[in-house]
Amino acid sequence: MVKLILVLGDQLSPDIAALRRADKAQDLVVMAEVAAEARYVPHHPKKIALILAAMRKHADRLRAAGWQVAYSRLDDPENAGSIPGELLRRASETGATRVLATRPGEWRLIEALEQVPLELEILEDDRFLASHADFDRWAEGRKQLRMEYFYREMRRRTGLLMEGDAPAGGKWNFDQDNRKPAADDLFLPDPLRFAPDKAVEEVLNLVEARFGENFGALHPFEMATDAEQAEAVLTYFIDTALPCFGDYQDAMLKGRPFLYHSLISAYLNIGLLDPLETCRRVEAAWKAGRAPLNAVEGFIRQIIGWREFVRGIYFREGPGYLDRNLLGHDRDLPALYWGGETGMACLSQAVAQTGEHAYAHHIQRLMVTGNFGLLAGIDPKQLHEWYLAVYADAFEWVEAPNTLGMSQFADGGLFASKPYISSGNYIDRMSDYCGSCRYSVKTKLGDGACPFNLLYWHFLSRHRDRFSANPRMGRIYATWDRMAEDRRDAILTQGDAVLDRLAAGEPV
Ligand code: FAD
Ligand code: DLZ
Ligand code: SF4
Repeated sequence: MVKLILVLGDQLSPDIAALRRADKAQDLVVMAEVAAEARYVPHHPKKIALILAAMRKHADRLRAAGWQVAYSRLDDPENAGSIPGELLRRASETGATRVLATRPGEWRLIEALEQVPLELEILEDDRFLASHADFDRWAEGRKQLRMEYFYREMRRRTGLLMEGDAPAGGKWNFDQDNRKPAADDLFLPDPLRFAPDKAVEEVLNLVEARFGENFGALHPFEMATDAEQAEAVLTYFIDTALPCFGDYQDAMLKGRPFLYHSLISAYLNIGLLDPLETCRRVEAAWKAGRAPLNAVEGFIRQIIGWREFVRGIYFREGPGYLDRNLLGHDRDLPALYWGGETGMACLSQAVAQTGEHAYAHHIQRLMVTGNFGLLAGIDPKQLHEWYLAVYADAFEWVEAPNTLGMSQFADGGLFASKPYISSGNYIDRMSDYCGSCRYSVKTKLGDGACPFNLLYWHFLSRHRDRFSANPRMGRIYATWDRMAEDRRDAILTQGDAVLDRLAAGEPV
């Protein structure tokens, strides 16, 4: 009897688990472009275009490899509009009663699939190095979940950068050598661009018509949309940017959104690149003397460490994770996140680049938009929905722990020992943003004071009960306590005024 083999838009790996268990001669692969997936948050048009174009090309590949594929286009008049609806439609067309799926990356869709009145088997998504059981075994009984220790396990398990039982170069982590601020006369590689072919053009027209009003620019669309192109992006990164990746990982430069980053997260997350293979290629570049160890270790840590670790957290914590709000933050997301006016050059740069490219690098997400959201007390769920919508690489399994856990401390520090907050100083040190800002980063109080400077102390003061006993924050509170009382009062009053302006919808 025919089985339906569900392949979702972020499951475009040729040997995804459900396909490995299917029978080419008899089973039917179901792929569906559906309104429900395009609309559950207002995705950036580039993200929708990437997924639909890559889905169409993947379906062609599967057919060429001998699979029967029932592919529904978004504008197909019979389209049921949701993944469960499309499964039911294909079941009634074929008489199939069984569905084989690979576990989706969002609880929302797992729960929806479980409601479908068909016999459903969900297989583990084994494109990841650590299964849910592996992660739970590692996490069980630990007082604190720290990525660094999980990462060492992954190094041992994969053998990446290992010399016998010891880490290559004698250290697990070379971050001490990383994180230099960028100089603006650096040579920076331009990203690799792909002109849209006919299939991509067709998708762009559809996305323009249906989602042209969403935040973000659809054109120019120059992303990779198949595995060969994604592979070319990785090769280009290794050849041109990897050697400097570690040094400038945290740097930010006006008008240079990509610096030495790899730009592969969206391709990894939808299945156009394989994470372990990617790491092996990067390791090979080090072995061939083409990139230094600090860069290569830093890069591999992001993939076998952070990427696997946050996925473990998402599935371990369950669907309720999205509602965590331990700091009780409840302010609405200000319009500036959607491109509204702001005089803050750092936020304006990060949001504008996000609109243009559906991309911002880690430090822009963490220390600019994330840091501001946290200091200003924005509702973490609204921030979560924003991050999920605006980045091409955003799927809940990776986005939610990064936003709610790492960036917003909404889970109470499940895996971060203290909140990622900073005043304007950090942004000034790591970027060239402050020079062209309406505010002065050196001004802590009074006219033109950088809002990060005011809100930094505002945050610490309003959460004193929670954080003053944190051993990593004691010195900060000691500095606050040494300030004259009238200065402290003035900082809090001016911080309140910034928050009031945000709440009133006035530009900050
Ligand atoms: P590089 O800087 O070149 O890093 C290499 C790879 O490492 C990335 O492609 C990515 O696969 C992996 N990686 C790096 N950091 C992380 C991390 N913290 N968690 C998981 N993987 C990581 N990443 C996503 O893939 N999707 C998201 O939705 C997402 N949301 C985020 C939200 C917030 C608030 C923050 C602070 C970070 C988020 N990240 C997310 C992590 C990180 O910012 C992106 O993976 C990275 O910026 C992607 O750009 P890149 O491919 O050039 O990465
Ligand atoms: C994000 C997305 C979008 C925009 N559209 C589709 C789609 O039309 N069909 C599909 O199968 N998947 C799409 N996706 C990806 C899914 O939302 C993703 O598989 C789930 O969020 C689970 O990670
Ligand atoms: Fe951002 Fe403050 Fe610097 Fe302006 S002065 S760019 S607001 S950190």
